[in-house]
Amino acid sequence: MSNSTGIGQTALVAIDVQNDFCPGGALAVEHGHEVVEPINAMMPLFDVRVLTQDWHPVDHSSFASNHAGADPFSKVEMEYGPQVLWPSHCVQGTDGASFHSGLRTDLAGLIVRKGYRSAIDSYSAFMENDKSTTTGLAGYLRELDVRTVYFAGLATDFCVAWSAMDAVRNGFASRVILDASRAIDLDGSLDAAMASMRDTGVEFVESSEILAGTTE
Ligand code: VGL
Ligand code: ZN
Repeated sequence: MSNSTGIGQTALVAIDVQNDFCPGGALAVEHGHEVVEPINAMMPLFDVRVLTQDWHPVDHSSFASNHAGADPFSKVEMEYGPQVLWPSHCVQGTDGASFHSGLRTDLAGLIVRKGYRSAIDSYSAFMENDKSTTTGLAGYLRELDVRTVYFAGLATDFCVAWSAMDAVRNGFASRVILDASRAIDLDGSLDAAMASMRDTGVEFVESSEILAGTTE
């Protein structure tokens, strides 16, 4: 797929399509597994395909279990700012951290692992939550002359949103494929994330537009 100028390449970044974010998983997103089919269908249409994988050590600081007395989904102040404490999820090497078995991982040129430093969470595929540790993804996309980056996956209001906004900050045109993403929606987090994305300049599309070739 080329972009509207015919210049440069277009990438699909499928965010965290992992067992722990699907029904039955440790941090299950409602209907999370439904993103697999549209992502598989769209992947061949993109020049560049990237998967991300949330990949936490068992002592990760985003886990409520690593904060005495803290409940999952409560908030704490980290050195780098506010952080939601999650149920333990996507622990390195576990089945929960594996990609959904239906996902076409064979089509991906790059898998970006994130959140593997105990002290820092990483929602974004580009930048960890301390806002200074990068993952290298921007450099990879730039070197392949990518100008437009599409995002889909889990979860719309956390890792998809933070990734899409960081794409804008890195100078890419950034689009979220809404029907190929599902949200956690914690205390209004989906509405908040949609507003932040819109304010940042992220565009919203549907997979049908991509499959029909009506988005460029
Ligand atoms: C995610 C919470 C914690 C996500 C990852 O993929 O959206 N959310 N870790
Ligand atoms: Zn995580």
